[in-house]
Amino acid sequence: MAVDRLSYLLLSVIVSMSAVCRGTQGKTIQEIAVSPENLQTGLDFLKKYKYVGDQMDETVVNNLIDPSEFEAIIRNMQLYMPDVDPTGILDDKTIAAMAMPRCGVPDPSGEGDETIGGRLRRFSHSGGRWEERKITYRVLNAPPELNYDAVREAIRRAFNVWQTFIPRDFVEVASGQADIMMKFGEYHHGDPYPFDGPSGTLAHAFGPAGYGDPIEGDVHFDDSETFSVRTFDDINLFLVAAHEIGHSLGLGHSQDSTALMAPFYSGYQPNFELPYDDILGIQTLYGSRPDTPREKPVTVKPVTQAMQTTELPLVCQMSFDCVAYIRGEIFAFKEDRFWRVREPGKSLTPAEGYKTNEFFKGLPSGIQAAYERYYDQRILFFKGREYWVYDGIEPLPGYPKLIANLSSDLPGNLQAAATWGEYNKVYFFKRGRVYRYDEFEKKVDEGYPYPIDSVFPGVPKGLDGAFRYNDKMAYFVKGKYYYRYNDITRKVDDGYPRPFVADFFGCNPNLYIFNGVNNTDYDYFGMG
Ligand SMILES: [Ca+2]
Ligand SMILES: [Ca+2]
Ligand SMILES: [Zn+2]
Ligand SMILES: [Zn+2]
Repeated sequence: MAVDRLSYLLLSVIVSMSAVCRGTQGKTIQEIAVSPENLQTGLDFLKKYKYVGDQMDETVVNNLIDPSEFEAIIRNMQLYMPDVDPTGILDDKTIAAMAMPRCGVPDPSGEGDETIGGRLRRFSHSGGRWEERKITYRVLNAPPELNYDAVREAIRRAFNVWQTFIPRDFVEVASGQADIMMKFGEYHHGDPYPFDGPSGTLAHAFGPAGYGDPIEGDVHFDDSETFSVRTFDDINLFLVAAHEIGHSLGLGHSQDSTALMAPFYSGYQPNFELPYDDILGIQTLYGSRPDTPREKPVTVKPVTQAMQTTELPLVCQMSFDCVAYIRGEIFAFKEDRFWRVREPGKSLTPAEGYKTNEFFKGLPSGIQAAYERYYDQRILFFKGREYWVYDGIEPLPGYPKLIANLSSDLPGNLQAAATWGEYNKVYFFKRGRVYRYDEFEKKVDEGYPYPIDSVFPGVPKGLDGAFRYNDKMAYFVKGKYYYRYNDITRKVDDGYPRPFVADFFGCNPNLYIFNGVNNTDYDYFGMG
């Protein structure tokens, strides 16, 4: 159902976009398709893996008003293919890649243009996750080429790949209904997605969509394939199972061709280790497993000596260098790391954070301010006298530039930046002052800087972060606290400031206050 809706949406986008893009210069369908044979093969593949709806045939394609939309779909598909450049052309190399054995789950995740356009990340989520700590699985049968216990052993190892990194325990059951039912079948095998015979699709799986359908989580292997264990021959069952279990847990396909969740089969690896992209993907969904070391152990300096002995997650004790609202998530930066929160109280970032420059290549430590520019969704980062611009995680060339290039009236060492989203003004904060910058005029507005309190009554000086959230309220972060400011009443709401990490990262506020905050801190913020 969801997949059909996705296909429909994709087709609608093609049709409606083409109407407004009339007359743009670009390649013709003939140039994109290279040959009628390539177009036929390409369309079959695009339909099979749900890049386009089933209605999309040669006639529809040949009548597209703007062929560049078709080109964009091909380019997106090529991003999932190993060693294929995203040319947007159905060249022979792309056609050859389509014949590689792969997973049957469609590639576009439906997560929105966050993954399809300016890729913020390469892993993706299909929606939903398992809430219970214990997740059961059952292996219903074995293919003729392997004995049942060899299959069970390979599948156990495949579950362990994920169990190492997340706070979930996978338990095999021998009878009855399990959360994850696993079976081998060929062609029509009891669901609406028949397998395709030898080669092509190797397996598929159903994500934890949360509708209570028993098929959720289930894994099916194409019995037309020849599976193997611990050998380079045939199709390695362990690797295919580990990939499919990723889907069972809620991961979609990754555009990182080295990831386990890349859609194409990559061959037997004797000493398999879960790649970093997959670790990020699964821990974003489930958090990390506290009792097991991570593959890449990381250490963060404690914020103060006094807090070193507490047992609170480090993130619960932190203040940040910069807090910003980017692509629908709150990003909090501290030294060389950052944490993400999509929904207050539900941080999906591991306690130790992500390394900033592993996501945003080339970005230095100690970012002081950041915001998402409303008209092109580019992300601007500020530090010292310089700023950097990113399209998703991709740095734009030519940066850093001097902040003075934006306007000679803007100072360096900015403390916070925020944009009010619907129009072209950015507020920059430094100590007791606020500068309002006009993105179109490229200058600081007349009369600015003003004292913060005259523009945002009740908001303190010396901010660390500022952002406008999706509730249309402005949030100002200072040290361990934040202030919620109401644009309409023009005042800080009653009950603020509140502890930022406790509210946004879901740490227990009682523990937090007991361990981290004393009356002196409150005095400092004027709370008496
Ligand atoms: Ca097959
Ligand atoms: Ca199930
Ligand atoms: Zn897959
Ligand atoms: Zn199936």
